[in-house]
Amino acid sequence: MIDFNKRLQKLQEAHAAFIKLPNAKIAESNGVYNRYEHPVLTAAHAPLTWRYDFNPETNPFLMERIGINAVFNAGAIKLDGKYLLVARVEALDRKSFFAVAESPNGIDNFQFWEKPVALPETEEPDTNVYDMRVIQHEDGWIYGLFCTERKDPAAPATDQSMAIAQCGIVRTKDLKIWERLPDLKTPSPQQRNVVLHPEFVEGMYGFYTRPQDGFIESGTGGGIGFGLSASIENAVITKEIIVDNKQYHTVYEAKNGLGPEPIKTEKGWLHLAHGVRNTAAGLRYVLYMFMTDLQDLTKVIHKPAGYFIAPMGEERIGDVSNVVFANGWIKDEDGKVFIYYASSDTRMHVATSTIEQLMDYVINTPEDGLRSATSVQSINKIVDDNKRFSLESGIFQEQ
Ligand code: M1P
Repeated sequence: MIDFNKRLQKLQEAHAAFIKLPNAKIAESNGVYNRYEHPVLTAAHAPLTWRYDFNPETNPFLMERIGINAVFNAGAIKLDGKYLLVARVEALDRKSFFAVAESPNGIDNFQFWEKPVALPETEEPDTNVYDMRVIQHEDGWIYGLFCTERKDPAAPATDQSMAIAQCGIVRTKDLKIWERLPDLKTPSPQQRNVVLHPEFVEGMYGFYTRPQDGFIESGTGGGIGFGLSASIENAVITKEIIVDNKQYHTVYEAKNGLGPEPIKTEKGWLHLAHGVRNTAAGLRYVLYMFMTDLQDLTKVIHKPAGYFIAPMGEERIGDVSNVVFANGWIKDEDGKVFIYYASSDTRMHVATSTIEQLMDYVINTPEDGLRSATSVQSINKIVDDNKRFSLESGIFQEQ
C-alpha cells in the first residue's frame, strides 16, 4: 500500500511551489516586446482537486483520474485589478472547456478558480468549445465569443472528423455566471475566430469574422471579415466585408484570423491576428499586426511586413507544433500591454509591450512589397539612411 497522506502532501506542496514560481522578463528584445522565461499557464497549473479523487477508499493509489492535456488559446480581461485568463483547457479525452485563471500582476502566479466554467448549451449541444475572446462591450456586458464545434451531419461513416464550426456567444458580468445566447448566423458554412468590436458601430454590434468553406481549408473563403448585426440576442450578419485577406507568398497565405478585440488608439484600431502558411513540415501559425481606420473599421491603414511573433525555441514543439496563436491581450491604464499567446496548442505565454511601442511598430515598420526586389529596396533604404548616423556624436544628420 502507498502512504496516501504522504503522497497527497507531496503533490500539494509541489503544485503550490510550481504556481508561485516567479517569471522573469528576458532582457534581450527586438525593441517591440519582451518575452518571459516561463510559460504563464500550463496543464500542470490545473488544480489537483480537478484531477485526483482524494478519498482513500475509492482511490487507494491516489491515481490521477482526470488528466489535463493542454492549456492554451486564452481570452484575457482585467477585472477588479486582477489579470484574468479564460483558457482553453483540454483534458485527456480531447474535449476542451473554459476555465478562469487569475494573477495579481499578469506575468506569474496564475491560479485557476475552483471550478471550470459551466458553459450553458443551446438546444443543439456543442461537441467541443474553444478559443474564447472576452470583450468588455460598451453596452455594459462582458461577452465571450468562442468556437462551437459539432459533427457535420453530412459526414460519411468513413470520416469521423468532418465538423462544422460556428461562433457561440455568452455574456456575463463577473466571469462566474454566464448567459448563453443563440449562435451567430452568417452566410459562411464555417466560422472560427469571430471577435466582437468593443463599441457600437452605427448603433449596431460589429463582428470580425473568418468565413471558410471547410473545417480546415479556407477554400474560396478566408480573410478577416467584418459584419454588423442589429441584435446580439439574435445575432445575424447578412453581409461580410473582407478587411484583411489571405495573400500569396506572405505569412498569411493559407488563412488568417483575428486574435483579441482591437485596441483603440488616437491613430486607429490596433489589431493582433494570426497568419497561416503551408510548409513541407505542415502548417505554420505566426502572429501579425495591423491598424484600421478610426472611422472606417474595414480600412487597413498600416500593416508591417511579415510576422510580429513566431514560435521560438521550446515554443516550437507541442501537440500541434510550429504554432503561435493569440486571442487575449490586456492594456493597462499606463499603456502597458500584456500579450497572451499560446505555443503549439499546448501552453500559454506572455509578452509585454506598450501602446507607444506597438503603434510605432505598426505605423513605421515597412510594409510588405510582395516581391523579393521590394524587400531588398526596404533594406537598402535603411542602410542608406543609417549612413547619416554617427555613433561618435550620437547625431542623426537631417537630409
Ligand atoms: O492548431 C492551430 C489552430 O488551428 C485553428 O485555427 P484556424 O481556425 O485559424 O485554423 C484553431 O483550432 C485553433 O484553436 C488552433 O490553435
